[in-house]
Amino acid sequence: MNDAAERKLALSHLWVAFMAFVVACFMGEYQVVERSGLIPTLDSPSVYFASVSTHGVLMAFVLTFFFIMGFGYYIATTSLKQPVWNKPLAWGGFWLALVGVVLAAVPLLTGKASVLYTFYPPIVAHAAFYIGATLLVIGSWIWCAIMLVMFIQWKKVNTGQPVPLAMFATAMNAMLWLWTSVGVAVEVLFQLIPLSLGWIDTVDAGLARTLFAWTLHPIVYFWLIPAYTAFYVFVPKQAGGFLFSDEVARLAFIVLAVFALPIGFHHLYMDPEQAKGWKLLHGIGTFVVALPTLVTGFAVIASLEIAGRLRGGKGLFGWIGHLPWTNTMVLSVILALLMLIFGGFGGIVNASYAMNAMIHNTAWVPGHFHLIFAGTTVIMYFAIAYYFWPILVKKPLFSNSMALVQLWTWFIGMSILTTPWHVLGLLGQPRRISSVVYNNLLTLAWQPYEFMMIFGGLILLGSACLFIYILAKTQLNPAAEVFDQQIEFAEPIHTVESLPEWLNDIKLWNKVITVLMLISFGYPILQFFFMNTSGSSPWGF
Ligand code: HAS
Ligand code: CU
Repeated sequence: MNDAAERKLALSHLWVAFMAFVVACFMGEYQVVERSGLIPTLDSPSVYFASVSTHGVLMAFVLTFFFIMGFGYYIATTSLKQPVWNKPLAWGGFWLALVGVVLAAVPLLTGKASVLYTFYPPIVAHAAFYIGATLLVIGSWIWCAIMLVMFIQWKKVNTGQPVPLAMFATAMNAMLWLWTSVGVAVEVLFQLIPLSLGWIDTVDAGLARTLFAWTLHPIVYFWLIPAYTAFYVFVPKQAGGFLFSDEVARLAFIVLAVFALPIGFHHLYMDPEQAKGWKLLHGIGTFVVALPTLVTGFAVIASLEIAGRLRGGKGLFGWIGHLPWTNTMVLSVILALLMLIFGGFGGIVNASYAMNAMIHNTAWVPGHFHLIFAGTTVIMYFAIAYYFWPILVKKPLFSNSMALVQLWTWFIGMSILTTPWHVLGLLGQPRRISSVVYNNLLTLAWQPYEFMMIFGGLILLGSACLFIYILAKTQLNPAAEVFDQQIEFAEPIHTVESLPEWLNDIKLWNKVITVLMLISFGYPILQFFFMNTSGSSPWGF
């Protein structure tokens, strides 16, 4: 199949994602330095909050959205073996999203949208920020529509046949994102844009936080699903073995998507606007959504074990040494799983209602999400990039050994950055502060950890630059011979001939989500319309 147009579409998305990523890495390093107080001339809360807001938006919304879209388009075309449906529309979505990013960047960089990456009024940004974010989201909805159309069309033509696992996961993610974005979309359209334009004078912060909680948990699984897709559909083959089970993988994606949604109140445990019964309900759901990750850990390690044994590994752990550690995908998955142990452990602490009081709004929380998102998830984005780039640009990877160095340094840097962050949280350091220099005994204890974080950040910055360098060199290498390989998807040990419809379609799960969302968010949202709340005046720029 001549997929030049699809390759260009995927590459354009991936480049936007990774350029946003590297810019955000520079900001991250500035932030750890500024906060530590090491260079007093850098001390500026207004620059700090403009930077941390831009860093958060670039990482959480630009890197992820563009990566997921580019990845999805190429997964759809290669796994279904058909061109991307309606490419002009796909390009329209790309440009709309990009215009949105540029529009939002103006107030962000000029300090008029220093509201961080979370949408929590009464703190309010310039309207251009919300309008830009809206365009970005509409761009992503176009991607969702294209993924779902391709999924449905393929199923119509191939009646009764199992949808390729990679596409099943991608369609699930598209459905998940459509559901996920409803909360923040309602908040932005009916509360934040009117507020920022001065059409309304006050805002109900409790309702806004509830709507944002609708989005805040599932969005992290929207970011995560491409990483898990690579775990299941690329890793086993790259390691030289087979996927432990195709059906288990589907089940994991289903539970992940369905239970990611009705549980957002674990971000509101310490908030007053919801009663404790609702928080408990969401808390129980949070433990359910950890299960597919445990299942994924098991299935991926089992797949690696199969590969290690096929490569001659013996004994209980001998297979680990026989894995191809110099394969970028295999090394990434090992490092990703190692970071997942501690990142996930932190998540379980957060989710435990009583323990949440100990860490909520402390430095522990950015420690948790940098480890599990910037660590586990983003290292798999790197792995996918290293795998895709030679195929997308038809030139071999510039240097495999440099790529291995880049992956190791990312892992080491992220461990050095996030361990002190967790400790600082336990020492009582709040999150979202621009300075830690208060010169009392409590904050003096924070200082060594701050310096360690600067060091970790530097390693990460070097690693990020190396990553971009390798991708650019691969693409721009004039002397490279033609690289003519295709994407290879892993085979399961037992080939799947047929599947029950609930493992092969998303319709049923859409209905289940509707019911779960009505139960878990229906009354908690409705109650605000029965209450006589005066609302808060905006605080902004
Ligand atoms: Fe989280 C806050 C709970 C996963 C991202 N999380 C956040 C925020 C972000 C985020 C961005 O309940 C901050 C939001 C904000 O700004 O306010 N999180 C969880 C739980 C999980 C979890 C229970 N989070 C994620 C993932 C993210 C992410 C994934 C991004 C991609 N999180 C919370 C809670 C809060 C929170 C509360 C609110 C905190 C507060 O108070 O503000 C779970 O899904 C985690 C499950 C994972 C495990 C780990 C299993 C380990 C495995 C590895 C095995 C490997 C081995 C090694 C044995 C239970 C599978 C093998 C080695 C070889 C060599 C082969
Ligand atoms: Cu969450």
